[in-house]
This record gives sequence, structure tokens and C-alpha cells, in this order.
Amino acid sequence: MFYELFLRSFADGNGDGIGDFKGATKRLDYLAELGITGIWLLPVMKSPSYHGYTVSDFYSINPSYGTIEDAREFLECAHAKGIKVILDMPLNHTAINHQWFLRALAGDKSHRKKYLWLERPEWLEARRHWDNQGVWSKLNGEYYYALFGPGSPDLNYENPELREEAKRILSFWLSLGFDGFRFDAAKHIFDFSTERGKCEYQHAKNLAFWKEMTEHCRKINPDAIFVSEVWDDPDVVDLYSSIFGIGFNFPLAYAIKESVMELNPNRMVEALYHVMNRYFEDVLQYSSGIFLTNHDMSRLLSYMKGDKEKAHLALSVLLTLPGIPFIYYGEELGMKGEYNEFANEAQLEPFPWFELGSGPMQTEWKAFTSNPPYSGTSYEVQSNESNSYFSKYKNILHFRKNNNWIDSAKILEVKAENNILFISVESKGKVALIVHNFDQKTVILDKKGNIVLINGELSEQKNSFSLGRMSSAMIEQ
Ligand code: ACG
Repeated sequence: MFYELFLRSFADGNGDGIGDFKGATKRLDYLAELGITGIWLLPVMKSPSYHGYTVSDFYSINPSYGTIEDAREFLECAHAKGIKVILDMPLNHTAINHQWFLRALAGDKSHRKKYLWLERPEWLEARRHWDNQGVWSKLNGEYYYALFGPGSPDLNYENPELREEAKRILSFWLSLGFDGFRFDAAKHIFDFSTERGKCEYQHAKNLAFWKEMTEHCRKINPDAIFVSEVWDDPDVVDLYSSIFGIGFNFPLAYAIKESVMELNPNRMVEALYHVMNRYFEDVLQYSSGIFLTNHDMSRLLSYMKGDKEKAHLALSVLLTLPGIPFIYYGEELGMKGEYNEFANEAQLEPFPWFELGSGPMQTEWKAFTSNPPYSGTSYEVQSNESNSYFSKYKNILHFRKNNNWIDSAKILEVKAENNILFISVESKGKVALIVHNFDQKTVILDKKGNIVLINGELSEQKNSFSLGRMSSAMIEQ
């Protein structure tokens, strides 16, 4: 079970209010206690941006986050606690102040070949398909291709030297001790057609690129972990997941949140046959990275309009499905944050360790707009309340930790009856029936095995059991 960690907002080890490796190292016990066995670190290289996805030096640690030595110590301590660490790797583009781009702008031929420059004026009509934004930016009178905005000029991997450079970058971080990568924007490596002058995903070329990169990494570490970020429809997600081994299942995240928000288990059944189709088969070629939210989305409790029961039900559904689970930092506390494309910091706020918003190792790089002090969201308050949102969330995480056989389980059947979702899973002869009550009242069900409460209320009678409103349980068969 992975934890998506934004270092800047997690724990501050040197008192400058910005989260860093020293702080995170001191908080590894907290993650281990949660049941976390993997960390996905958002980009940590030098970058002019708060989020780090625009890298200005791929062989560096952002000084705000510490030193190479601090990173090495963090990795050693994490490994000592049985926690793997994968690094977010944004290879699709650089920062605008990366030396490569500055030299390219200055006319250096070898660096110009690292980027894509406008060759025909009609190319300027090209638009991003998901929000119709322009994709060409102008500087010093020159147009360069930058899908994610002027601050992130795209790299041009038609250039074989650049592919070799990318391999050197990956070797550098693997040699430091990282266990693998979350490959950012994986479908965008080749996404502009110079023939047709428009944005077009060239999946075959992208897959060949990633095959080359992942094979290079596996020569260094055969057990390396790769996760593809392909935000798209199931068939496209599948296409890339086969190369990487794990692919984020964006369609599943939508399906769970939407069906729980509507308390509509039928919708969940339809979706599961579509977005988790491979888990109904005997042989599993690659895994789904299953999640509800991430740093590009509104936080769960904001999505659920503050309805904590629905949030816990959504988490219970997620953590009873096969796949590799990913939890976004702070979701365990019920942090809030509405995603807004142009100012998307609300969902990246400091992790509130202390109720008053300040304290030892508390990060304070930005205001607690969505999670103000004294709102009861803090770890300090909730960790001492057995009935808190956090305590219930942790119990559900512990259910999955104690039942991680579900990671690679096969789905035997899913169905919905009387507002109840039934999911039957099997792995290595172990079979279980998972029951999620999408109803706002208690239901009574036949007891056909040992009952394990996942979340909510449960009481057992001789041959039946009562499952409370929006509660979940597993029947071991
Ligand atoms: C990654 C990171 C993100 C980062 C970048 C750039 C890429 O997670 O934090 O931005 O390094 C697209 C890309 C993703 C990208 C997101 C932000 N995420 O594909 O790689 O944008 C549609 C499109 C998707 C698109 C998505 C965006 O298909 O391609 O993602 O919209 O909303 C259904 C459909 C699905 C559709 C969704 C939503 O699910 O099946 O196709 O997705 O609906 O409509 C960072 C910062 C940015 C900054 C950048 C430089 O976060 O602010 O600009 O760096």
C-alpha cells in the first residue's frame, strides 16, 4: 500500500517551514504504523515551481528539501522499516530555466535538438484535447512546444542523445537507492504530429520509448517498481500498464467516487466489469494502481461535500478491490481541498500535525486555507479520539494491510441487491465475500463464514449478522 507524499507539505526537519527529507525521515514511523509499505515521492529535484514538475537539474535535490545525503538517509531508514520508495520522474519536459533550454535559446545546436521548435505557422492552431489550451509558447521571438504551459518546454526524444541522457538520469536515482519510478505524463513523450501539425498521441512510439527506458532500469535493478501515469480511458491505461507493470486506474477512481456519492451500487457493478475487467481473468499480466484521489484532483472529503460516511465507504470499496492501493497524503485526516487548474494549491496544503497550525516539524510554506487551525482536522486531535475520521480511516488501512492477499486476487463475481454491493474475490484458494451497505439503514444478511468488520457497525446473530448503514464487512468462506 503506497502513500503519495508531497515532501514540501509533510514534515519540516530544519525549521524553515518547508517540508524536507530530514523531517520525513523522522515521520517514517507514523507511515509504518498506518500500514504503508511504499512511498511515492512527488518530484524532489531542483525546480522553480512549488510542485516540482518543472525540473531545472535532473541530477540534483531541491535545496529546500535537503541534500543527496539526506535523501540517502531517508531511503535507508525507509528500507529498514520495509518501506519501498519510488520517485516521480517528469521526463516529458524541463523547467524553462534548465541549462539545456537556456543554451538552446542562446542558439547552441546540440541543445536546440533537445526541444521542439515551430517549423510551420499553421502549427500554432494546435490545441490540447482536454481543455483546448494552446501548446506553443514564445520567448525571445521563438516558438517552442510546451504542452503543460510556457514554464515547461517539452523535450524532443526523437533525439537519440537525449534518450541516452534519460537513461543516465534514471541510473542516477536508482543508484541512490530509489526502488523505482512513477513515470509522469507517460502518454505525452510523443504527442505532437509534425506531419499534421496537431496534438496526437503516438502510443506505439511512446511504448517503444518506455520499453527502452524500463529495460535499461531492470538491468540495474530487476525488481524495480514502475508506475505509469496515463490519465485516460481503460483501454489506453491498459496499453501502457503492460510495459510498466503498474498503471494508475483513473477510470476506477471516478467510478468509486461517483457511485458512492450517488449511493448507487448498481453503477459500481457496471463500472467494475469495465474498468477492472482484467481482474476477472485467471492470469494477471500487470497490476492496477488503485486510488481515489491524487495531487491533480480535489480531496476526497471535498468531493463528498464533507460527508465522512461516504468518504469511508469509498475507501472501504477501494481497499477491498484487487490492485496496488495508493493513498494521497493527508486523506487519512480528512483534509479538504478543491482542485482548481489555475491555482491548484488547495489540495497540496501542509499536513496538519498540530491543531494550532504550528509546532515542531510542522510545515507552514502556505496558509491552511482549506484546513484551518482549530478545525479538528489535525493529527494531534484525531489521533487521540478512537471514533475520529482518522481512527476509522486507519482501521480500514489496517484491514487491507492484514489482507494484502487481495492485491493480486481474482474477482469471481460482483453484484448489487437491495442497495448492497457484493464483491467475491479469490486468491490462492482463499475466498471471501465482501459486503458494502450503500443503504442509509441497517441490513440483515445470512452468515456464511467468519465475519470481519471493515468499517461501520456490525452485530452478529446465530445465523445472520446486521450490517449498519454505509458499513462494510468481509465474510471469509
Ligand atoms: C501530470 C502530473 C501533474 C503535472 C504534469 C506535468 C503531469 O500529475 O501534476 O502538472 O508534469 C493531463 C496529463 C497528465 C497530467 C494532467 C495534469 N498530470 O495527461 O499527465 O494533465 C483528460 C486528459 C488527460 C489530462 C486530464 C487533465 O485525457 O490527459 O491529464 O484530462 O484533467 C476522464 C477521461 C480522461 C480525462 C479525464 C478528465 O477520466 O478518461 O481522458 O483526462 O476524464 O477530463 C504539474 C502541475 C501543473 C503544471 C505542470 C507543469 O500540476 O499545474 O502546469 O506540472
